Amino acid sequence: MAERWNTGLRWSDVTPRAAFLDRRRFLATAGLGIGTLAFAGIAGAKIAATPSPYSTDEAPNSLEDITGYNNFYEFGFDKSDPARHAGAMTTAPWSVRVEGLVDRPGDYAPDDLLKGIALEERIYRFRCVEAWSMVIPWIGVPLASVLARVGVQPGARYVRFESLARADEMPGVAAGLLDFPYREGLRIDEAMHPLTLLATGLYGEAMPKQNGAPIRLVVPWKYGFKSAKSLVKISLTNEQPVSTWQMLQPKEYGFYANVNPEVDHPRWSQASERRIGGGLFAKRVDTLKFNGYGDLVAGLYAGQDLAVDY
Ligand SMILES: Nc1nc2c(c(=O)[nH]1)N[C@H]1C(S)=C(S)[C@@H](COP(=O)(O)O)O[C@H]1N2
Ligand SMILES: [Mo]
Repeated sequence: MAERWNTGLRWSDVTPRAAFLDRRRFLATAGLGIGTLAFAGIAGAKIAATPSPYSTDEAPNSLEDITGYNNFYEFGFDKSDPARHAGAMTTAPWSVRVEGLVDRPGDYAPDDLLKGIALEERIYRFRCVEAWSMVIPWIGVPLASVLARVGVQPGARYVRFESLARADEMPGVAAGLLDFPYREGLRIDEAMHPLTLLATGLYGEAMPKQNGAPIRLVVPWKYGFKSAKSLVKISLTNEQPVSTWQMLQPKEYGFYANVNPEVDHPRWSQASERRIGGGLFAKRVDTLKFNGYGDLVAGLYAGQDLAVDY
């Protein structure tokens, strides 16, 4: 399965090979069971996660790239703003309100939301609408497992997500850079798809704040902006939610936002992408429809014109 997602980039095309191998060696010497990855987390906590068959075999980006080049407008517009400012965000205690068309609504701590669901490591390609990409080793659980836990009612057709907006900890919120809280949405079949993750970590560690601690969405076949960070609300609705970018610029950002090299952004081409990490000689690679996950997700859009439903 991994082969057909391969864009031809090799380990040596990005920087972290030695670092990643060092980690694997550390694991081996730490005497951990085969089939389980576990690292010492930033706060000393260990996260064990099962490798997933949905992982690509492409080389993950370095931790430095993944945590140093971010979009998280609550902390500013600059790619370096989240790393600089996200440390001020309080992530414990944390509570996610689950509401709407569910059997068990309520305020859940992330641990309670995920309790008993096996954590997986999912190495996914991640394609930003701005035509750059990374490969990120997420840790998380299928959103479908969490939705099953809270009990989705038959009338629920969409899921709406909302991120934290706390002006005193988030300079971008204080400055009103966007109409916060950041909001996103998925159709229920997209939300239930096995590729859709609620991620709580990456590279074997608890989620760095700039990447959306303590819990965020990851939808690998859609442009990065669909993957809302630092979630505080998950609502099951019967009406299609309006996402933040769609509200701001509906001609540029649609509800679906599936990665699609055939449908350009009004202001730039989506046919290729720059893989972060290659420095000055970064390779441009062709963008794949559905970010290369088409075999698994194209069926969700049978009969839809994706130039209309962009
Ligand atoms: N709350 C929130 N979530 C967000 C964003 C944001 O500004 N605020 N930016 C999105 C965009 S445009 C991208 S590309 C990804 C970036 O995720 P990363 O920084 O972990 O790579 O987060 C998405 N989720
Ligand atoms: Mo993005």
